Amino acid sequence: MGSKKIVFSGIQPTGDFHIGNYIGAVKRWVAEQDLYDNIFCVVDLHAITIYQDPKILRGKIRQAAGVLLACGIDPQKSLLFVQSHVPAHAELTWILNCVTPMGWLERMTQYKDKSAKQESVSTGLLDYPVLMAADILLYQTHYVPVGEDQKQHIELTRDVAQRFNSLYGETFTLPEGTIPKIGARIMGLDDPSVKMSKSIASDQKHHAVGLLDSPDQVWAVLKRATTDSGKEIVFSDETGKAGVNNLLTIYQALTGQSQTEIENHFQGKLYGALKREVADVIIETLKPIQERYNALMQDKGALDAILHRAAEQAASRAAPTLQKAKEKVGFVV
Ligand code: ATP
Ligand code: LTN
Repeated sequence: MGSKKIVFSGIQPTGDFHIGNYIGAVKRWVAEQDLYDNIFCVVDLHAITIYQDPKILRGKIRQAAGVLLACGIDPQKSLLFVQSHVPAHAELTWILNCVTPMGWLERMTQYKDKSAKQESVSTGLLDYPVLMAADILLYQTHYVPVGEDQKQHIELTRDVAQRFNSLYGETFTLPEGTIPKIGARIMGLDDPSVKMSKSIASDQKHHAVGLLDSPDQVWAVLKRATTDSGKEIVFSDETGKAGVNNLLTIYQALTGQSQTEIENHFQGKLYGALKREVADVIIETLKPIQERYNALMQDKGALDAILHRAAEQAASRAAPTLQKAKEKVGFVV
């Protein structure tokens, strides 16, 4: 473990994980598990920056952890824990808040998008990226595998770390975000002009495919996926072809085939066939994940034990950095 680079990433238990989360983030967490010293977190403190029904949230936190294990996160190789179980995350956030100018946070595009949709915006929503910086910096993280939408937050994390280091002396490693080459931004199946997202999926039935969706549900969404009035099945960055491009990108990310192979395969076929084949590839991918998930959820006690053991280890790994940050700012420790 000692010489491996440290990876940290997180996912919010705000709804049902979708294939965008899988392709943009989780699939790589699993695939690269042997290469790094991995720490993965179900970020429940982030989730409540927008109101969540407490009765539902508790279930979603366990579901999130269960799905990550079912996707292949191996507790022998990676720490998987719940953010609120490790108080150091909230403690370091406070210290970092005090070196983060408000203007940096007001400029974040995710804040602007999400706050525009809220009647009343919490301080937590504005502060969201500082909590994310604390998550990452507590573990002296080298790499942060995320989808493209998180790039700006990782840049902010580096800025906050740099500012702290220059005010108080070297304390935090500057992390790098790693974005996948294929599928960094999977778009909504109903509307390929917006990013596929859990929050939209909870309101719009045909927006996303969830990792726990049945084959019939997958097909019901794919069947209605937005395409265009043409008939060419090709990768394209033209706005008018965004729907077809998105379907091909999902196919490419899940099959690992090249763009040329895929375009040759679909040459002369109709959009109906494209949708059917993308649905089939998704169904095949989800089948083993769902089988493992159903087995894991039979024993919630065992799942909670994995999470609590990992939280203890995470807490002891976070402690030296938190201690150092407290010393640096002048606290009596
Ligand atoms: P919410 O709608 O609640 O903000 P979300 O669907 O955006 O949720 P997050 O929990 O914020 O999901 O993201 C978890 C991980 O999945 C992050 O690394 C994020 O970059 C990635 N991700 C989210 N949506 C997509 C997408 N459409 N395409 C690729 N990666 C994505
Ligand atoms: N903001 C992230 C979730 C997240 C995260 C992190 C990702 C919280 N803390 C630390 C990477 C590293 C999102 O996906 N919306």
